[in-house]
Amino acid sequence: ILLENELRKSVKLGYFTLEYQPKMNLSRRNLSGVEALVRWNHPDLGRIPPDKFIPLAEETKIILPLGEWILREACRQAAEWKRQGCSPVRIAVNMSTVQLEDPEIIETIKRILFEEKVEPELIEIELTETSFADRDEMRETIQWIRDFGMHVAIDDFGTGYSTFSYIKELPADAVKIDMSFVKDIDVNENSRAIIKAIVALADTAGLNVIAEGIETEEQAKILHSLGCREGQGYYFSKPVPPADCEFLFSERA
Ligand code: G
Ligand code: G
Ligand code: MN
Ligand code: NA
Repeated sequence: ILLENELRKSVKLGYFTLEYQPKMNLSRRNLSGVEALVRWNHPDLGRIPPDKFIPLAEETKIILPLGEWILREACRQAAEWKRQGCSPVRIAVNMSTVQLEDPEIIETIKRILFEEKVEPELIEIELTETSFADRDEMRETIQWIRDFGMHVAIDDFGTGYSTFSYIKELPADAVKIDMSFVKDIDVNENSRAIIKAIVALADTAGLNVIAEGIETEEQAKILHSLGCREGQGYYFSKPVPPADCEFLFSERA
């Protein structure tokens, strides 16, 4: 109850920031995009990790105003980077199923992108498999997001309920392989086999594949050899404040 009140107050008072984690092209080893991750910096309680407050924000629907702030802030940053002359990279924004179910969501997205003057092509929305599985209305909203011009990625892929035959029908542009499959890729043949299968399927369906949680050069090499074109993880960079990843834009070329 207490934390809920603090959360509500913090959205009003603006005690949140976004950090950005680079996504790298695994063959050229340059920046291919960034993922925005929200941070709660409470003046008294300190920094509270998202695992602690995102579920609470979802239960209480505080994720609706918070999610609006997150998308707006990511768009503001995209515009800012463009103004600075950085070569444009797509910013991925996580969106909860609760947001996707909001009847206002389409109007909200349109309004934010219009007001912040950001082309939809510059934003990728990351959704978990449950968003695709749950209901027809949500699938229609996902389709609208893509028709609008934004990209859609399926986050934490492999941990949900999707059957393999099902992903070819998903209205998405990319799948993000969950880090649990990447963690033991150098010692576990099964993990390698699963990743290989996901890559093959994604290729057939025309989806891009991003591996998450890469922590070593060895993992990056194996993933690349398995056909995975993009990766993200502490090996390249942890999530950092916007100023700390700007140098990567100039290295793009
Ligand atoms: O860095 P990390 O601790 O940022 O994030 C932990 C989890 O919190 C992520 O797996 C993700 O599911 C969730 N998360 C982080 N940032 C956001 C965000 O901006 N929106 C939503 N809906 N979830 C987020
Ligand atoms: O669920 P989602 O994929 O949106 O959130 C990504 C989460 O994974 C964030 O909490 C982020 O900080 C974390 N993360 C990113 N890279 C790594 C990594 O290389 N290793 C580990 N253990 N966590 C990572
Ligand atoms: Mn994500
Ligand atoms: Na993930």
